[in-house]
This record gives sequence, structure tokens and C-alpha cells, in this order.
Amino acid sequence: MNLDNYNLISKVTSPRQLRRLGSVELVGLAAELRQYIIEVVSKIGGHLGASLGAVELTIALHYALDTPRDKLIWDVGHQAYAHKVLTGRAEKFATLRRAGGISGFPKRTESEYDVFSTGHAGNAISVALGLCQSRASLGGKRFKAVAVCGDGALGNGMSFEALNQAGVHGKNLMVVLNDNRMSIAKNVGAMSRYLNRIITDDIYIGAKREVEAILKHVPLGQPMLKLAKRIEESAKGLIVPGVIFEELGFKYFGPIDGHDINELISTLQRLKKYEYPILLHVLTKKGKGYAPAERQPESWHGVGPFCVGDGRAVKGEDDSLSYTEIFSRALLRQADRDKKIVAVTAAMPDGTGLEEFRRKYPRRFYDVGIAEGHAVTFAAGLAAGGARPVVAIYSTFLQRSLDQIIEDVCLQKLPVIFAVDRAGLVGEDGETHQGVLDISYLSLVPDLTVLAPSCARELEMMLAWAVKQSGPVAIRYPRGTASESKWKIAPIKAGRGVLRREGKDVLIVAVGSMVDTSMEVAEELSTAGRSCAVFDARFVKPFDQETILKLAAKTKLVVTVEENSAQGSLGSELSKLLHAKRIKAKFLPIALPDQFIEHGTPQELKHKYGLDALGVFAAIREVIKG
Ligand SMILES: Cc1ncc(C[n+]2csc(CCOP(=O)(O)OP(=O)(O)O)c2C)c(N)n1
Repeated sequence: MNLDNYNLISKVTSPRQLRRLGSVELVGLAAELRQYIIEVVSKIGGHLGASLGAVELTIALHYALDTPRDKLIWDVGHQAYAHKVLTGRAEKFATLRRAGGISGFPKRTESEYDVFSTGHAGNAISVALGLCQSRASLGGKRFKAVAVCGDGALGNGMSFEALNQAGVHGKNLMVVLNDNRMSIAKNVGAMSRYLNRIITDDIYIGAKREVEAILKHVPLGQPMLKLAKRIEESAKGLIVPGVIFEELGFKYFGPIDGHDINELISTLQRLKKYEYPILLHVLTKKGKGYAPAERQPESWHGVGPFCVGDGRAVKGEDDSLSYTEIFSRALLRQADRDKKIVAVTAAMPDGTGLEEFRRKYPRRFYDVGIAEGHAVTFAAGLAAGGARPVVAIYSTFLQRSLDQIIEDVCLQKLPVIFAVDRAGLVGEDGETHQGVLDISYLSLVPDLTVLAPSCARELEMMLAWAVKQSGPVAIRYPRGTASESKWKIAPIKAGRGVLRREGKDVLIVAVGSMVDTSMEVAEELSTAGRSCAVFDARFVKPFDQETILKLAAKTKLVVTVEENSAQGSLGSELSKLLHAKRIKAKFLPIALPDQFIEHGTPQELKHKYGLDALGVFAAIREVIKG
């Protein structure tokens, strides 16, 4: 992309150059950064709202701190677009989230300024604390470690755990609380309410101003300065409702205006000198500077391509329903029939399709905040109390809850339903967000039934089946549009798959999203003179051993195809079974490699890793030929 229109951005190729700008230029730079971020994101999509809200804060942090010697850790990392531009990636920023381009999140391999690769919420304070302690243990040059944490991420259990330790071990740690009152949706929970009270409590704000005004008129020698500080702090202690952070061992400063660069810089310059753990509370506006995003911060948290003029989404032709929408409707139908059904989300009511449920059944709906582990155990409690909880969490974030799934749900055989959205390749969000491990980690849990629908109707039927079970069930379905059912769908039977197409040379056992692809491949193979059966596994665990063995005994090649890592896949389980039963047919497992999968569109990634029809066909041909 041409940077000619971005005079100041072109000048700033590193934070060192940024530090040479005057205050007027810094304000101009903020405006350019906003315009550039909007321009790039409008073309490929991305996390717009949080990044627009953090522009001044990013400038101030790089200006006031000595990065990269001082370490900046961005919680989630979706707000770090300005950071990317200011740290030598202005030109590359135009390749954001594209295959071969730079990542949408901080990434250690991309820049020395990306101290930590992030994507999942709630880890920044732990990381920053670890960095501080590494110096305490090993020695070396002094640096400041700064965790930039949103108010949503602050509610995550890991943030709390880190604060708990940091009050004791947090020398040189600074937490910048970037408070925009929003998670993706409106932030929830008691911590959020507490922060709101700090911001809106007139008594506190008024009193703070008065104390500050008095202090300005006190002649400040060293002893007086100390006394003044003590007065300010104890006044704050008396007036701030709760002083949670101070009680935890932090010095709390703020709240300050997160869009006032000068105030931010002078505050950071002052605070960076202190060695004790500091929490700086900064108030920002999500979507700042782009009217549509300011008006509707939730819908502008993450966006697809859009028209900059009016914010209209640039959509493709396809207006079929997504799996999320199908799930949303199907759940409502079940909830209408069964009053025991309750829904749980971890801060993603819209993304997981639970908005309608919230509207219709507010008393049966829970947004627990960014707290996936808690969400699962909370659901276990709901189930133990007689409710039928449906916990809707993206595959990648459900990774956070593995222990809770094992210990609190499955060990207790509780009827919790996991709606595992975005299972498979999610695309542009890359490594931290791909949902390619859930078959592996869910299949290893005893007593958990794992299903994968191959079309919209199957998802509806699986959900209807799941709510009737007495134990835990997980249903994994992908991002994107749900394919229409092209055949008559047989009822769901426990542990049974269905044969979609007969054939004697090859048997493809396909999981969920890969059934359609496999049908295409079978068609191609038949054109090439080989007949190919396609078996829709439906149940990943327990899978239909009996039927698959019968079919495998009559074919020359058994193939498994699934949008999951090969490690712990259905293929790896089936291979053991075929071996144990001495099945003569050759075996070809097709899945994703045992590696972290980078960003790109789902189509590009499927093509690259041989999971599109072309790739599956080629892999089968290769084996048949030999
Ligand atoms: C463990 C985990 N769960 C869910 C998400 C999805 N997610 C991305 S950003 C976000 C909201 C973060 O809110 P906040 O920390 O306040 O930052 P803001 O977007 O408001 O700047 C959520 C829920 C995630 N990244 N990680």
C-alpha cells in the first residue's frame, strides 16, 4: 500500500524516531494511524474497534518507555495494530492477516517489539510478571514490563491469579488497564461494576480534584512531597470504593483520559520511575475516531471488509445461514420445549449465536465474562442442580477448560452440552485461533460423546439428540455457512454414522465439514473409474466401529478426512482398530499436520494442507496408483 498520504507514519520507522516528534506532531500521527488502520482493515477485515481505541495509548507507551528494552505485553493482542505500524511494520501492515503477510496479533517471530505472541485473553499480567521475575532471578539490565490489559481481560481468572502474585513479586511491573467498558459485548461482572464506580463516582472524582488542587499549592520540598503523596494516597483510600488494587499491593493511578497523548505521556514518564507494582487506569473509547464503530462497538469489534464511507459490509453473494445461526435457532426450539435448558457463554453472546436466547430467556442465560474454565464448572453446577446447560464456546477458547471438562463435568457424568463453534480452520486470525485440536483433546476424555454435523439439518438433529442424553455431549461445527442437506437425513443413533454413498474401491470416513468435500472427491474418483464410498462418521467418539469395520473389510483403501490435527484424530484411532482387526485394506489418514497453523483464508489453508477436494483427490490417487 502506498504510504504517500501518510507523512508522519512514513517518518516513524521505529519508536526511537517517534520519540523525536513534538506534541503537535504526535496528535497528527494519531490521526494518520487511525486513518491507515481503517483503510487496511476495510479491505481484509480485522479487529478494528479495540485498535482504534488504543492509538494514543500505543503512541504514549512507545514514547514514554524505552521499548524494546522495556517490554510491552498486549493482552489478547487485537488492539496492537498501531503498535505494529510504529515498530517498523508500516508497509507490511497492508498485508495484515493475509496469507504470507503479517499476523493480526503480536508474534514473537515478527518483531523484537512483539515480546510475546498473544491471542487468548487474560495472560498479559502473568507474562509481564514472569519477565520481571526472570530479571530478579537471573540479573541483567533493568527494564519495565508493562501489561496492557482490557477491562474484559481483567475479569479473566488468570489476570486475578497474576495480580495476586504480583502484589508480592511485581517489582518493575506496570499494568495499564485499558478500560473501555466493553468486552466484545458490554463488559459484565462485579469487577466491571467496580471499575464503573471508580469512573462515575462523583464524590471520588470531585475529592481527587480537590486534593490535587491543594497539593499544587503546597511548597514541595522532598519531605513535603512525600507527605503530599501520602495525603493523596490516604485520601484516595478513604474515598475510592474498595481500593481493590491497593489492597492487592499495587499502587493505583487514574483514571486518566486515554485519548489525551500529553497526559498519558507525562503520567507514564512519572510512573515508570517507581519500582513497585503499578496499576494505571486509562479510559478509552472503543472504535474511537470512526463513527460507525463508536456507535456500535460490539459489531465493530471484529469485522469483515467494509466500505469506509458508510461502514456498510462488503458481502459476498452467499447469504446462506452459518452453522452459528443454525445452532442459535435450533437451541431456541429446544429451549421452547424444555424449560430446563439454560445457555452459558464466556463473553461471546453474539459470536456464539446466543443473543436471541438472551433476549427471549434472560433468566436462563448467563454471560460469565472471559472465563471459559469457570463457564464449564459453572455449567457443571447448573447441571448438578437439575438444569440442562448448553455451553457455547469457540473450539480454541474451550482449550482453556480441559481440566474442568474432565474433572467437573465428565468425571461426574453430568449432562452438559458443549456447543463447540469455530471447530476447524478459522482462517485469518491464525495460529492462536484455529480450532484444530478439539477432536484430539475432547476424544481423550472418558464418558464424553463427541459429534460433528456435516450439514445444517444434522446439527439441528444432533442438538435435539444431545438434550435427551443423561451424560455430557460435545458438538463441534465449523466457522462459516452450513451446507444445505442434499439427502434425506436419517435419525441420529448413538455411536452410529451413516453411509452417504456406496463404492467398493475406496472408503472415505469423513468427519463433519469434510463430508461434502469427500462427496466431491468420490464423484471425481468415479469419473476416473474408481468407485468410492463415503461414510459420514457423525460420532467422533464413540465412533461407529462396527459399520466401519464391515465396510473396510470390503474395500481396498480406507481414508479418513477431518479438519483437525492428525495427532489424536479419528484417523489415528481408526488406524489402531484396523491394525488390531487385521483389515487388509490400505489406510490413508488425511488431517492437518502436527504444527501450529498460520493465518490465511480457510480456503487457502485447506488448499495448502491438502484438505480441499483437489488435495484429498490427489492424495488418494497417489495411493491407488502405487
Ligand atoms: C480466552 C479467550 N476467550 C475469548 C476471547 C475472545 N475475545 C477477544 S477480545 C475479547 C474481549 C476483550 O475485551 P477487553 O479485554 O476489554 O479488550 P477490548 O476489546 O475492550 O479492548 C474477547 C472475549 C479471547 N481472545 N480469549
